[in-house]
Amino acid sequence: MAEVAAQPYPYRFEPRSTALLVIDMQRDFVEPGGFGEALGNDVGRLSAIVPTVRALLDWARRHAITVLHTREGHRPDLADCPPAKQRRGDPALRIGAKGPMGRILVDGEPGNDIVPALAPLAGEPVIVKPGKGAFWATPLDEMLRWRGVTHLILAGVTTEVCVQTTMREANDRGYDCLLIEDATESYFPEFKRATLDMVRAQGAIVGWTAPFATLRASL
Ligand code: C5J
Repeated sequence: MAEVAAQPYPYRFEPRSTALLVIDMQRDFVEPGGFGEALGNDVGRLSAIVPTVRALLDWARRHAITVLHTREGHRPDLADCPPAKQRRGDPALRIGAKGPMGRILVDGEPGNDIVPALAPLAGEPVIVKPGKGAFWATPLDEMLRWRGVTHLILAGVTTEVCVQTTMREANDRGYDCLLIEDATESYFPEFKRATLDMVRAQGAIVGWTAPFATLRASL
C-alpha cells in the first residue's frame, strides 16, 4: 500500500487497483491557434502543465498503473450534443462550427486530438465524452470496474470544469480520487485555487490533492 502526503490527509492506494485518468488534454484547449484561444483564453497556462502530465504518465506506465485518457468530443452529426449545450456562446464558435483546428469539439477533427506529447499508447483507452463529466454517457465506469479499479488519480484540463465534474462523478460512484495539483490547470487561476480548496474541504469531501513530486515519492 502506497501513501501520499496529500491534503487534507494522507491518500493510500494500491497501484494494481488504481488508474490514472488524463482529462481532455486536447489540442483545441491547449495549443495556440485553437478553440480555447479563439475564446480569448491564455492557453499558455494550460500548455505549461504538459511536461508534468507527461512525467505523470511516464510514472504511471512505469508502475503498471492503468492509464486512460478522455477527450470532450461529439459525433460529426452532433446527435449526442444536447441542443442546450450546442446553443451556448458566440454562434461562430459553437460546437460543430468550423474552428481554427477543424470543427469545434467534434470527434475526428485535428483540434480534438490529444496533444502529441501526451499521445495515448496502444492499449490505453480513450473515452470520447459528450459531457463535461467523463462518466456521463460513456462506458468509463464499467471499464474501471472490469479492471478492478477503486482509486483514481486525476490530471488534465480544465480544473473547474471537466476535471472537477469528473472527480465529483467518480466520488459519488465510490472511487477514492487524488487530483494532481500541478498536472491540472484552468484558464482562470482563481477557479483552479477554489476547486482545489473545494474538493479537499470537510475532510476530503470530494477527494485529495497533492503535487506530482509528492505522489512520485510514494512509490
Ligand atoms: C471545457 C473542459 N472547459 N475540458 N472543457 O469546456 O474542461
